[in-house]
Amino acid sequence: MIIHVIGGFLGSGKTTLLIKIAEQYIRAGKKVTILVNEIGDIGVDGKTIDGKGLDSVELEQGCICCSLAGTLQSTMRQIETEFNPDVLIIEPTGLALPHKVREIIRGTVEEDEVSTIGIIDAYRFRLLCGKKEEFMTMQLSKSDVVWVNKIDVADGEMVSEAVAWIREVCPRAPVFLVSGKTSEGLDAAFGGSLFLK
Ligand SMILES: Nc1nc2c(ncn2[C@@H]2O[C@H](COP(=O)(O)OP(=O)(O)OP(=O)(O)O)[C@@H](O)[C@H]2O)c(=O)[nH]1
Ligand SMILES: [Mg+2]
Repeated sequence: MIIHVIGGFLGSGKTTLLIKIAEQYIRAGKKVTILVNEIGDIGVDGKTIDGKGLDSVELEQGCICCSLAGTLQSTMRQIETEFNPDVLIIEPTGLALPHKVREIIRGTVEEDEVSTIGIIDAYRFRLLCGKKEEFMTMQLSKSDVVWVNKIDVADGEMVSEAVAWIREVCPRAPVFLVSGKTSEGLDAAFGGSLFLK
């Protein structure tokens, strides 16, 4: 099973991009399951996801990188027996640390590859980074690859700032510029981030 963990702050575009990634794998003939960790009422639109022929699992009322760590491990095993997907895409909450999720799931199921894809909202980057730089550094610095999202609304300067920052905190990760809304940049990002065997 190929596993991707999609990390990024609240509202950065994780769910939007997760659906695009799932669609890409489905086009390639893969069986996909998505696991979404939502806190509170912000449920995923079940119709959008089921309508696209995916299996989806939602974990609520807790965070899979801390209070729900045990639940995450048992859910992983359940996904493997129940759905047995080629690809599992996990969206932790916007307040989770994706590398912790990766550590928690490691070894729970048979996996070919696990990668964390960090998402940055270029449009709100300056605002967020001004208030939450320390957290964003913790959240994104261990990403395997980073997608700078919302380039349809962010201007060149905003995008450059976000890219310069991530190159500083996460120097080894390839960086792709994308829009989950217009799909600009997604082909390159898929090519550099997904394991389409
Ligand atoms: N303009 C623009 N809006 C986007 C883009 N990607 C996502 N959005 C919008 O940004 C908002 C948040 O997107 P989500 O995909 O829900 O973000 P998220 O990271 O899953 O949010 P949480 O799960 O609440 O943390 C939604 O209104 C999306 O439609 C993009 O590339 N461009
Ligand atoms: Mg979401």
